[in-house]
Amino acid sequence: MSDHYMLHDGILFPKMVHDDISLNYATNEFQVRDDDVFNVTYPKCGTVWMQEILTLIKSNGDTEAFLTIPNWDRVPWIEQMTAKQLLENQPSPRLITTHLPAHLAPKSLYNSKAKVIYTTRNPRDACISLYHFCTSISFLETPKNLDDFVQKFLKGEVMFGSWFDHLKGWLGVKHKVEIMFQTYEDLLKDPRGSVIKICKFLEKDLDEKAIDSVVAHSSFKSMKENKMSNWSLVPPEMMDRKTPFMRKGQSGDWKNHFTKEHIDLFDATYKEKMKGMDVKFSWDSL
Ligand code: PPS
Repeated sequence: MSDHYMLHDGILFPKMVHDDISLNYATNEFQVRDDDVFNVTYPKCGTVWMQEILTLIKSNGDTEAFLTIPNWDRVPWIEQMTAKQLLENQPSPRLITTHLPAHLAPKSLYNSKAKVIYTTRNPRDACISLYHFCTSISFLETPKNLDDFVQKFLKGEVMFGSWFDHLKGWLGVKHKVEIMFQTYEDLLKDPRGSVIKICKFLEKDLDEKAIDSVVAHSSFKSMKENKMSNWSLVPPEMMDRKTPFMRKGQSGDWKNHFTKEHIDLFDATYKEKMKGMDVKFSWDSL
């Protein structure tokens, strides 16, 4: 295992931002409030995008927090070492992010009325996005090459484990929590319709002007220009500026990277891992 990671419950976590104390805190100690809203994702599936959408919905489209507070302080990751300090004294309603699998999510979530939005993405695009991210971030293992990385991704030997297990785990708790499933692709195809659906789920009644503001400010272009969401506040020694966090923001970029062998391996693994799953995605039969 690379020096960059630690194993917790059989899953790889980057050591620089997590330790057993922070992970135990998230699972066992964190007290969920009924009006908390959770932004749950497997990495590179639309996490920061949803952080911005939720921030702007919470403020009825007002951009002050969006333009002045970094995303990781506004909608903190509950599993990171900074979570306790950021979340415990925060007034309600809190917006909380997590990449944790369902079985490591806060136990108190399952006895609460908190709402969960689970955003997922074509795993082929998540894999390519994560590959580029790993080449640019110093606290993640630099991939040897794409061949090696695709295999690791499919085996779940990357941070936060397997995309498949993550999705299955959260689908498996859909009767235990108030959860809405969202895809990155639907957000791209119909941002306004998606924002309206999210508002409905959150029981937030925004007027047309507020919805326009949420949609406009959470666009790829607007987020790429906003230093509170584009990760340009990350020190250059930690993040290589050649691959920006807001990289392409598209669906289907995997087609520009995968060889025939990668496509075949991905398809075979996808079929096997998703066998018997009672869920359909636009990317199932690509
Ligand atoms: S992380 O590191 O897990 O928090 O990353 P995450 O935010 O989940 O995913 C980053 C990818 O999401 C893209 N992104 C967007 N795409 C379209 N529109 C908007 N507004 C948007 N915001 C973020 C970002 O560009 C990364 O995808 P790739 O494919 O690398 O461009």
